[in-house]
Amino acid sequence: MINIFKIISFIFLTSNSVLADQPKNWQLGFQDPASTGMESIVWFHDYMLLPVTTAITVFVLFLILYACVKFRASKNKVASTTSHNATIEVLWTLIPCLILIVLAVPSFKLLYEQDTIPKADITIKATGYQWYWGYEYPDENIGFDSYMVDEKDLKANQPRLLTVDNEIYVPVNKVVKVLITANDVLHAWALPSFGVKRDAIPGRINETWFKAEKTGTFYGQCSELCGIKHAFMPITVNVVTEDEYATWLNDAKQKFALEDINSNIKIAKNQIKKLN
Ligand SMILES: [Cu+2]
Repeated sequence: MINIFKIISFIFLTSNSVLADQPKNWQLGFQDPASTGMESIVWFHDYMLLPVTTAITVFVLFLILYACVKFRASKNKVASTTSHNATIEVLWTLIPCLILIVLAVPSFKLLYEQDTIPKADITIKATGYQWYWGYEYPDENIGFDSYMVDEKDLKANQPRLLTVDNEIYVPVNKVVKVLITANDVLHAWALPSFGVKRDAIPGRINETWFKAEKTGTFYGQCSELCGIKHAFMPITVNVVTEDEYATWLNDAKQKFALEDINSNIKIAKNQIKKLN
C-alpha cells in the first residue's frame, strides 16, 4: 500500500526546499529546470498539456456517467433507434482538431528551439560505450572516460548509481553543444534538468545543446536499454563559474591530454618529404 504520509511529507517538504537536480524518493513531477530549454518544457507541460488532458478526462468521465444514468435499462424499456446526429458528429470532429492545432503551436516552437543550436561557446563530444561514457572537449584536445563509482567507494553526499569518477565541467550561462555518438550499441545521453535527451548511435553523430542557468551538480543516466549494465553508466555534469571552469580546464589539459593527432600527421608528412 502506498504510504500516504510519505506522499504528504513529499508535497510539503520538497516543494521549495530541495534543488531537484537528481531524482528524489517519491518524486511525482519533473526535476527543477536548470536551463532555458527545460523551463519551456515544464511550462508546456504545466500550462498546456496538463490542463487540456485534465479537462478532456473530466468531460469524458461526465459523459460516461451521464449516459449510464440517463440511458439505464430500467428507465429505457424500449431502446432508442437514434443512430445519427450531424451536428454532434461535426462537433466531435472539429473540437479535437482545434485542440490539436492549439497544442501544436507551442509544441513546434519548442521543438524548433531545441533543434536550432545557437553558436556554441563550448563543444563536448559524448561517446557511449558498454558501459560507461567517454568525453572529449575537441577544442581543448582533452578526453577522458567517466565510470560510475561503486556504492562502497561513495563519499558523503554522493548519490548512489549517479556518481562518476570523472565528471564533465561546464561554465554557467554558456551555450554548450553536445555531440553524441556510441561505439558499440545504442545508448542515450539524457540530463533531465537541462531538458536534454538524444540517442547515441554507432556511426552517427547526434547533437543537442543546453545553457545551464545555475551552478551545481546535475545528474542524468543512459536512457536507451544498452545491455546488462545499462543502469550503471550515469552522467554527472558540474556547472561552475567561469573562473572555476578555467581552473579545471588547466588541470584537465595536463591530466586528460589527448595525443596531438595533427602533430602526428605533420611528422608523417615530413618523413614522406624526406623519403622523396
Ligand atoms: Cu547505455
